Amino acid sequence: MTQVVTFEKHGDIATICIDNPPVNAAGHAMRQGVVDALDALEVDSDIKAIALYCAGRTFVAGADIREFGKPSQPPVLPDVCNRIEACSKPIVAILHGTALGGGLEVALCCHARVAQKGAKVGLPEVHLGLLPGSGGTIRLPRLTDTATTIKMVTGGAPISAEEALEKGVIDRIVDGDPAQTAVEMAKELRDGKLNARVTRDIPVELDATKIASARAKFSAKGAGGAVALRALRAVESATKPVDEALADERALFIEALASEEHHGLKHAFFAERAVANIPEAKATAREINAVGVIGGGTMGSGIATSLLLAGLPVTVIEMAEERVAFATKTITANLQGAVSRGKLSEAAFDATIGRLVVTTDMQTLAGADLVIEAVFESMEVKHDVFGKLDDICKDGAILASNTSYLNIDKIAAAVKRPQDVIGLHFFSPAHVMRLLEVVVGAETADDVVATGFALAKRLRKVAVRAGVCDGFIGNRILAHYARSTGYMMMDGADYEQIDNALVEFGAAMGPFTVGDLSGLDIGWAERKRRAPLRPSQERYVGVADKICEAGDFGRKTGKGYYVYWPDGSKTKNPNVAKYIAEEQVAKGITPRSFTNAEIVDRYITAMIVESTRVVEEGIALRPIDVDAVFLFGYGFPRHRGGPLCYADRIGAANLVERIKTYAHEDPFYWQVPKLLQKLADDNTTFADLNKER
Ligand code: T1G
Repeated sequence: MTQVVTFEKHGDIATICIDNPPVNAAGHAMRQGVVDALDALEVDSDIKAIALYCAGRTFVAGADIREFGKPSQPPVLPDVCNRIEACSKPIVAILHGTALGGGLEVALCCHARVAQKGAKVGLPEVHLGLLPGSGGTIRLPRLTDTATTIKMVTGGAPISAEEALEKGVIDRIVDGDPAQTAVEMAKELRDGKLNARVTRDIPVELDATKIASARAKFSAKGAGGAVALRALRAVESATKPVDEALADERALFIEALASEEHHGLKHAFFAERAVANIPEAKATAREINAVGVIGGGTMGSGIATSLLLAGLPVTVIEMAEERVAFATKTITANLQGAVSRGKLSEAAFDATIGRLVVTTDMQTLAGADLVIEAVFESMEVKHDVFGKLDDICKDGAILASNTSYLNIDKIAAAVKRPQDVIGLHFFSPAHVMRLLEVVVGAETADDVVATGFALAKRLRKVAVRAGVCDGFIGNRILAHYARSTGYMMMDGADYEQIDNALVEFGAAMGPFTVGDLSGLDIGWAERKRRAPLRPSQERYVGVADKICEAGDFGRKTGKGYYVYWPDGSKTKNPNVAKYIAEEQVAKGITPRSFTNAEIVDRYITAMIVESTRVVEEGIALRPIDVDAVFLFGYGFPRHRGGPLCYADRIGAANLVERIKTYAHEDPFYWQVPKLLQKLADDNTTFADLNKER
C-alpha cells in the first residue's frame, strides 16, 4: 500500500507530496498524512520553507465524497486547514489540474499559492447541495473581492489559473512538473521572493450591496435558491472574528450535510459514474474514426452535430437532394448554436463543418467504422436500411439504430452480422441532451457494447446500458407514468394545476407543456401503434386524441393543451375543457379536486412503479441506472436524485401502502411490483440494491 503522504527534505526546504489516486481526494489517510508531515517538519530546525503538491493528474479535488454520511474520522479537514495555516514555517501550495472544494480550501490556508498553467480552481460544493466547509467562505474573501467570492462560493463553477491570478486567489502561474515546481517555489518562499501571508490575518471587507443583491436573487428562487443562500450566509460571517466565523460555517455545513438537496445531488454525482460499470466493461472498444448517419432529420442532424463536436468526421446520408440541403442547413445551424453557447469557438467552426459530408450515395459508407441509423420509426424501413448497410459496410463496422422503442433483435435479424448491431438511443436535441441509452441485443458483441460506452464518453454523454423492450428504460417508464396525468385530469385535476404542481416539485416544465413542446402527434402515433397491444383492462383517456384530431399538435401548430400567442405567452386551449367534460359525462365520472401534493404523489409513484419493474426485469442493471436516465434525459430534478433515489426517501413500505390505496380505484394500473414488495418485506432500499449489483 503506497504511502498517501510523503515528504522530502532538499537542504533547508521540504516538499510534501500527496499521492491518493484517482483525484487526491482529502480522505482520512491524506488528512492524517499531512498533519504527520507537518508535525515532523515543524520541529526540524533545518527546514525554513515547505511546498505542498500532489502526484497524479490533479491537486486535491476535494473532500472524499464517499466519506459523507459516515462518522467523521479526525483529523477533519477544517482542522487540517487550521494546522497548515498555523504552521510556523511558510508553506506554498502547488496547484495543477483541478483544485476543487476542500482542495482549494487546503491551498487557501497555505501561505502562498502557485498554479501550473492550465490549472483550474473552484468551490463546487453547491453542486452537491453543500457549501465550502473547511474555511473557504472565510479565507477566500480575504484574498479576493466580494463579487468573485459570491460567484465562486454560490455558483460552484471553477475559474482558470489566469482569472485566479488576476483576482488574487493565487500568487503566480508557472509551467512545469509540480514536484520540480515545489522545490523551486519553496526556495523562493524561503528567500522572500514569494510573499508569504497568513490568510486569516488578512483584513476582510465585504461589499454589502453585492451581498444584498445576491441574497435577494437567491431568495426569489424559493427552494431552488436554498443551497446558494445557505452558502452566502457563511460568506456573510467572514467579517466576524475568524474562529467565530469558522464555527458559523461549520454549523451551516453540518446543516447542509443533512439536507435532502445534498442527498439527491450526491446520488446524482455518483449515478453519472456508476452507470459505466457494465458487464462488458473489460472488452476492448473498437476504433471509431469515421461515422455515418442515415437520415438528416431532427435526430439525424442532432446526432451528426454531436459527433462533429467530438472531432469526428461524419457522412450523413439522405434520400434526395432537397433533403441533403435541409440536413446541411440544420447541422450548420446547430453548430452556430454551439458557437453562441460557447461550446465551439469561431475558429474551430470551419474545421468542424469541414468534417461533414452530406450525400445521397450510401456507398460512401464503405469505410465507416460505425453507422447510426436515424430513419423513420418503422421496422420495414429499418430492415431495408440495415440490409443495404450489411452489403456496403466493411467487416467490423458497427451498425447502430437510434430507434426509441423498436426491438433491436428484430432489426438485427436483417443482417448477417447481428453481433455488430446495437441500439444507440439519443435524446432530442441530440447535440445537447447528455443521455445515451445503449441498447444491447441478444447477439450484440461485448466489444460493440464497450464501443458504445467509449463513444458516449467521447461525446461527453452519459451512457446507460438498456435491455430490449418496448421503450427500453426511459420511454417505457414515461409511457406508464404519463397515463397517471391523463387519469388525474379525467378525475378532475386541472391540467394546468398538474403542470404547476410538478414544476413546484422541481421539474423544468409540466407534462402537458412538455407534450405540447415535443408535439402531441408523436404520442398520438404511439397510442395508435400500441392500440392493438393495449390490454382491455387498461383505462384509456381520449382527450389527447381529440386535440390531435382537431389538428392541434402543440407549439408547432400554435395550439395543443395550450394556445401559444405571438408574445410568447400561453393560455389554456378552451376546447380541451370541452373534450374533458364530454368524456367525463360519457364515462359517468364526477370530477373532484386534487391537492398539488396528491398530484405529485400519484405521478412519482407511477414513475417508481414502472422504474421498479424495469430493474426487476433486468432491462436496467441497477436502480441507479434508472435514476441516471431520468436525471440526464428527462429533466428529473437533480436535487431529488432520480425516481428510485427519491423512492428511498418515501420508503418501500409506504409506497406499497400508497399503491394498494390507489388500486381500489384502478387495480390494473396500480399494482405493487414484486421487487418493491420484497424491499418492503425485507426493510431494505434501492440504495442497498445498488450496492449489491
Ligand atoms: N471524492 C471521492 N471520489 C471522487 C471525487 C471526490 N471528491 N471526485 C472524483 N472522484 C472519483 C470519481 O467518483 C471517479 O471514481 C474518479 O474519481 C474519477 O472521477 C470540505 C465538503 C475532479 C473534475 O465536488 O468534479 O470538498 O468512478 O470520472 O472526469 O468544503 O471528478 O473512477 O471509481 O469525475 O477527470 C468537492 C468532484 C467535494 C469534485 C475529475 N469536490 N469531482 O473529473 O474524473 S466536497 C468536488 C469532479 C468538498 C469541502 C467540501 C471530477 C474531477 P470512479 P471523474 P474526471
